[in-house]
Amino acid sequence: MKGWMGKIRTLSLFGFMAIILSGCGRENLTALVPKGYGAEESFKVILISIAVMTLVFIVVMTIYTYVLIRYRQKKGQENMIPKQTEGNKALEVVWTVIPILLLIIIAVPTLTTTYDLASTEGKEDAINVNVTGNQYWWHFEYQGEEIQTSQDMYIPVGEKIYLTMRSGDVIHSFWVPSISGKMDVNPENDNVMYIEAYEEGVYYGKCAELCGESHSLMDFKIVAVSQEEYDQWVTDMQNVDPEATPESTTAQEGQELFANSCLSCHAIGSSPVAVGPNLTNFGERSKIAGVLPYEKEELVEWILDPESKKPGNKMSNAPYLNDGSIGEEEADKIADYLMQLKPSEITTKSAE
Ligand code: HEC
Ligand SMILES: [Cu+2]
Repeated sequence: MKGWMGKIRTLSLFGFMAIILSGCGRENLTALVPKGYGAEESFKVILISIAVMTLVFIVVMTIYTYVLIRYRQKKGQENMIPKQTEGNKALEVVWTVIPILLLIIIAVPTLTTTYDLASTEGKEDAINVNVTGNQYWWHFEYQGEEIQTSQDMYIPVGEKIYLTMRSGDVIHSFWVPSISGKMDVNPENDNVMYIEAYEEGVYYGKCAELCGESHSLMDFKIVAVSQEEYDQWVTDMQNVDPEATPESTTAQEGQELFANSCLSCHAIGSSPVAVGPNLTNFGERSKIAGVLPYEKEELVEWILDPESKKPGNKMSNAPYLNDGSIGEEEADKIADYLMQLKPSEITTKSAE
């Protein structure tokens, strides 16, 4: 009975793993279907390693099975001791040289790829983005463009984008499996990596370094668009008037509440306040705080109790959460305000 239960348990564990692993194929969160240069080069290295390992496995298993059958104890020869051999020079040379060759076959492409992906050739003329990792969200500053944004990084397809990465607190790791390799994001030094997306699309990214309670919720996105769309996005972002008056009255009231309770940590527009994510284009996000469904109800819940959604996040100690100034009604108005923050639609400086 016990063994039977054990088998069921093992099977269900495998089933569970299969479900989790199949999740890796969704939402462009996989290193096995590369859609960008860094991911493609890394994938080639993965394939070489797997090929070598498979070869070793097959050869070893074949010899092992052969020896097991050929030299097994036979009936009537229970006490027979076979001839003992020791120190065969030729054999020892063979099984030392073969692993060395195999390691060289893996090491050469791994090293050349690593150096290639760390190259900074053409960095000056490329789009440069400063990336800051924070518990538990990402900030992106477009050098020379006066654009500050968070959570979603917009890039044009087919272009090398150079990322200069640093952490605002602990060590994080920037990883967009289908586009790029992984890069540590440290508090003390800048790490540089370039990314390039081949196709338009939204590519999911994860923090790949355990960084605290909500590490697993530190998601972000790379939004790869055509060059024209990207240029338009840049113009829209640059033309945002952070103080533009929203159309609806509830959103107008929300704007005022936001200014009183939230602007100390959140910026709208290009000012580099960085306690919390920049919300200039919050109305165009597909997730709230990187992970929650983009729905008004979720947003209201987030405003009223961020701790329940992302334990240990730095908004949980916002003063308004303790002074009773923001109730459900107020949060609802703020949500109306935030969800209409769409640089492609709202009043722009140039239109005034
Ligand atoms: C003490 C600083 C602080 C205050 C005050 C604060 N926030 Fe935040 N906020 C943060 C931080 C930090 C995050 C990032 C949380 C995370 O994802 O780990 C955040 C995240 C958010 C997000 C998700 C952003 C995104 O890009 O998806 C929204 C929306 C938000 N806050 C709204 C508000 C509103 C509305 C108020 C005022 C009622 C407010 N915040 C007040 C620090 C603050
Ligand atoms: Cu992290």
